[in-house]
Amino acid sequence: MTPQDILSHPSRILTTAQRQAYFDVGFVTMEGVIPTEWMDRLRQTSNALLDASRTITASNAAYDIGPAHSPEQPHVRRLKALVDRDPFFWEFATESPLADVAADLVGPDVKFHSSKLNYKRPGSGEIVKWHQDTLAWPHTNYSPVTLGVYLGEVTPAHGPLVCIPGSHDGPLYFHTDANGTWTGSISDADLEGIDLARGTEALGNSGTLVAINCRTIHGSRANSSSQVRPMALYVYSSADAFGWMPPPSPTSKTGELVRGAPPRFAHVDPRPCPVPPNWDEIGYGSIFTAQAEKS
Ligand SMILES: O=C(O)CCC(=O)C(=O)O
Repeated sequence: MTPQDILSHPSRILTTAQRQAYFDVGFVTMEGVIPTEWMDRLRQTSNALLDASRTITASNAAYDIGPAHSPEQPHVRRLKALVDRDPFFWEFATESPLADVAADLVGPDVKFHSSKLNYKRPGSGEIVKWHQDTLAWPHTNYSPVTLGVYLGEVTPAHGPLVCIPGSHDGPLYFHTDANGTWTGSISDADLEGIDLARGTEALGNSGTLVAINCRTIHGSRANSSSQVRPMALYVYSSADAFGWMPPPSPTSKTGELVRGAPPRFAHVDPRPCPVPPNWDEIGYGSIFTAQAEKS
């Protein structure tokens, strides 16, 4: 569907200006979309899982842990495949306003793709280098949208998401080194040609929602505040978008229709996309392990 087709469907949650901003610049930041009760449950469930991480000593299917992780000081970088960690996370994906926000941005027929929760501890130096999500999990079209929900206040010091306006309409860049090995990020040489100074920080209170198109260049710097910066990330697409390589972090719900009707046609966007590694063959840790290994 074109933005015009999508906008011809009545809005469920977002204002026309918010939907239009997403199509114009490739992302939009919104406050007040997720009711407090949902946010309270999201934080409680996240905290319970952080607590449960105290007994683990190595990253596994659920947790990507940092080098300083200990029972006393859990250092979880990412909770993986969120919807398989606790039934609440799937309820949040389907029953909260999130899937309706997705419908406002991809059209009425919506499919769930994946979910995770990045923590970004202060003092950990964790950065997320500049990247475009579609490079890791390409689809037949570019409808996939990542909806990030901040679980606490995010100021410039917390290492907010930063998005490059208009980059969703620009080129896709290889996320590999000179040998063709996956790095999970845009090369320094390519970054020289991108006006990173135009990056827009997604800031806001707990519950702030940021929608990022899968082509949009984004990243985040280290957290220099004194608080953890937890952010849940849920990916949805139009139902007529199909992943053409194995997903890096599949969940038991990947591919489930969450709004509307199943597609009768696949929609194929002719703009080419670099081919990612076959994650089924080489495995995928997280963006942190991929980007760290190759820096
Ligand atoms: O956690 C962040 O700041 C960025 C998250 C992100 O872009 C990703 O995990 O792909």
